[in-house]
Amino acid sequence: MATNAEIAGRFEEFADLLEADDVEYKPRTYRRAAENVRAHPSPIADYVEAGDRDAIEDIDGVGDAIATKIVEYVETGSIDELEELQAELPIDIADITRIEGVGPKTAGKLYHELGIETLDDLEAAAEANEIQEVSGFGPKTEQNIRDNIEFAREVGTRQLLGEARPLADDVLGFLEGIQEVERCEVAGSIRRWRETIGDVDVLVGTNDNEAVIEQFVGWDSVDSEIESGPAKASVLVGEIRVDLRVVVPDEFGAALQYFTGSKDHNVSLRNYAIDRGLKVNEYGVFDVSEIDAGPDGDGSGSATDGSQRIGDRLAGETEEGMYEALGLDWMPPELRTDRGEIGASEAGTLPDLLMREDIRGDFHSHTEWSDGNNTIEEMVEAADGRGYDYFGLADHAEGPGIVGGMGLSDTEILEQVEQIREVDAANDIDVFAGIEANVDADGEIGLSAEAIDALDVIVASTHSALDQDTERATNRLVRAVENPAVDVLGHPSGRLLNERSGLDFDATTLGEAAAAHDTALEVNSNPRRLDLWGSAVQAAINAGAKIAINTDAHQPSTLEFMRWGVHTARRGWAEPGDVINTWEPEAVREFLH
Ligand code: DGT
Ligand code: CA
Ligand code: CA
Ligand code: ZN
Repeated sequence: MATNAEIAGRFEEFADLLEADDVEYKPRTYRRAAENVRAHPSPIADYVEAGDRDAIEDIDGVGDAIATKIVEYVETGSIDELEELQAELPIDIADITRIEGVGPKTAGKLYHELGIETLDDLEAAAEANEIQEVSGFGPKTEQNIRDNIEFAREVGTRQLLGEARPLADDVLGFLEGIQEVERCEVAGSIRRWRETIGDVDVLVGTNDNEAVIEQFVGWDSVDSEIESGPAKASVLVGEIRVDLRVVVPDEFGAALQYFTGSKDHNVSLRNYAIDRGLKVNEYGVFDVSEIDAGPDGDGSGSATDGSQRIGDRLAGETEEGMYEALGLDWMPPELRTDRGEIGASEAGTLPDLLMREDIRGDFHSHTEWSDGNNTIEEMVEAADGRGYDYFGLADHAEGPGIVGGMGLSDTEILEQVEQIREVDAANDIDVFAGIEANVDADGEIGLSAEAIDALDVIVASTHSALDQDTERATNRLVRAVENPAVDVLGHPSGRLLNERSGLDFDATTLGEAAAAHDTALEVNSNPRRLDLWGSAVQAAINAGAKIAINTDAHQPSTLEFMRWGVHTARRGWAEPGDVINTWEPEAVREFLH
């Protein structure tokens, strides 16, 4: 069944192709629909199945015509009008527009002028210097295309965590219901909460492989089977590949450890074991100290199976046991990236990671005052309903990178602050009056002294000039962080996963400046951003910086994004004290002051 993300993807493609075809107005309608479909909290395909047309049209931005296309897509797997457009403009538009600076209009032009349909075509044309010959293009654009083609290729095949994880949860729910399944867990990058996912790995412990695999490939949600064998099967659910591996319960912990990875973590762990006369693999931890070199050596009374199960087996049933047999504390999967976790485990200095329950508020959300979908009251009530102690509204201020008329002027900011104070007084939850200011190319934010004075929270974000080199970008962000008015640096890199790489900066330098000036660095929880990310969070925290995990919600349902932000911060070794939105309201007020 088509997921919301898939439906949204079709409308984005629609919008891109229409734009490539120089159609006006309609692309915007389709993009808005795509955005709301993507963010919709329940599966829209269910409405189609139930014949609930009203529920479909109730989605913001979805009118009669778009609702009809949604129904057509869910029921038939395609949209006629889109197919016609694709036949007319046979461009791999999603791939090509992933290159920074190449939008749909450019893609359309390159198709008409040079017949470019694919990334390969585009690369060949760039290598042959054909692009700079097209009017409106130059050597600089052509070089930019050359530089970005690899990035565009690489990201094209990975899914967002926010799309893959809900599916993984469904898979687990389904497997748990199978009688023959004794244990099951996700593994791979999804268990490590990596921000993008190649495929979803799941692991089952059972004594009846056949029964489990048969039921798995027969699951309702499976769109097609890729392969299946005695101990594994791979299927497609929508556009996401799910790999199931089946092992005996006695080896479940070893397999879980192995298939969780990362590969780098596993390589370091294996070397750590070898240094201690131990062998670690997907079947267990084995004591091989008594065994001479050679793959057929056999410890007496031990398991043997080719060269893999060799020596005395010390562990394998549980993952905790695996690490324990190596003299190590168990490590949360988010830490398994080979950035010092094995050493910290050995030394007993693993971080006491932040938990979802530690979060007491959010500092960055939007209302209909700028580009959000809801009123101040609705957003505040939703935050209150989650049990938060405090909640910050931070609508867009006008400025570079913000569509004209969408951001608030200084006068409007003062008006909004007044309204926020009223909503604050009417609700138990502490409501912070904030703004999302725009960091210009030099690191300045353009707010009046009066607005700065009236506001509780200033989130400063970059929305333009995202192609600066590392030095300029670092200086710019440091400048913003040093500004005494700025409380939080929003989505520091400005990256959009699978779409644009954003600013490259030195996270340690930025972290030092943030620490010195009491400015928090944001982990933006939107699954398309996850900005900062694990390694940058770790560097910033090591430099003494505080982190704010914000949802950047544009409607109540996306306050749920906090889940992605928390796990991303955990990938950066964040403890509760490092994250200002775990703090008591008084401590937060003091930090913001
Ligand atoms: P992905 O799917 O690209 O997002 O990343 P992973 O980490 O899920 O990678 P995947 O699906 O290829 O394999 C799942 C896990 O299996 C991986 O994290 C570690 C383990 N693994 C796979 N191949 C190897 C290998 O050649 N050596 C080692 N040590 N581990 C491996
Ligand atoms: Ca995987
Ligand atoms: Ca896999
Ligand atoms: Zn925002």
